[in-house]
Amino acid sequence: LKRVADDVRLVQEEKFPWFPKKIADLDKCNHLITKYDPDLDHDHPGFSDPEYRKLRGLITELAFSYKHGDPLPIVEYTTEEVATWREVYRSLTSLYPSHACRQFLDALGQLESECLYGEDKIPQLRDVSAFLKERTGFQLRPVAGLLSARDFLASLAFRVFQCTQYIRHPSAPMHSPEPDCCHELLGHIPMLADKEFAQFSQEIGLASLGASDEDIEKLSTLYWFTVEFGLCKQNGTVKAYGAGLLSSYGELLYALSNEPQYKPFDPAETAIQPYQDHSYQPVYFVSESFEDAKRKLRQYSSTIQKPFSIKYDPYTCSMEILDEP
Ligand code: NLE
Ligand code: FE2
Repeated sequence: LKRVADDVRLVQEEKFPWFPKKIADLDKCNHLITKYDPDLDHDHPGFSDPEYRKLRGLITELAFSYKHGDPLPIVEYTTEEVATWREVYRSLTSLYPSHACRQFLDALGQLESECLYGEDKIPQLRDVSAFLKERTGFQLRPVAGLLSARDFLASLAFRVFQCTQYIRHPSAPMHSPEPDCCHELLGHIPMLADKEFAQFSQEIGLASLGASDEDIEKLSTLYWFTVEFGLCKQNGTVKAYGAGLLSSYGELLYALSNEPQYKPFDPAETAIQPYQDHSYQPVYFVSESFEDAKRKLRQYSSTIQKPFSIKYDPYTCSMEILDEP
């Protein structure tokens, strides 16, 4: 028989799930999801390519041993890897002027003029992280693969973006179901250089801290249909701002064709839209503007029940917990 006192303590201890309070706590947010792993998944294009798996394994090791504060690892990519990057870079940059949103094009222009981006070399996370830090305070940390939604979202609250460093298999350059450096560098980085978007991303992260599993599921769905697959209106036309679109030639074309269904971005509805991640999305959500998306997200976040509120202190890179029970 359990004693009443124990039960009371248990309830208090489990009022909300653990979350990182300071930026170095992100070292504990490393729960990977083993999905699309070339060592385990027979359908992965790299499964029967031992050379690919070997190179990728080395990069995975770098991420596993990384601790907050370490310099970001430098990867020496092979000629074949650079050739994959070149192919992805060339095909996507031909679509961006007509398909990508203004904020993305501005940042990509800056990255190119600072010689951080170009088709001949795969940018290093270390240089790109410094670029972002100057613009929006976002910084990168290497990750070995897909993280749990809770861990991934938590890092956004600290303006830390978890980046894979390996590259997709050369046999499938136009779409990858899993993140890789093409996805991070071409999809996410330019958007994270935009102030408004950076704030939007951080706010999803803040909303996730200490949230229930059910709310994490909703927030990661929101993240999916905005940060990964979002569309927005600009000068009367629809443009892409989602990273999963901006890093996939195939899906970027598809998303802005007249095939998929569009719905207006409405957090309460978007958060419960079922989705899959192995192929193109059947439905995309269109925001009026980032300003509008942020306002709606804030309104939605305020409906998430939590026994405390939280404020990020950028001077100490830590969370201030207010009205804890
Ligand atoms: N489908 C994207 C691409 O091909 O780059 C990656 C999406 C990762 C969530
Ligand atoms: Fe992503």
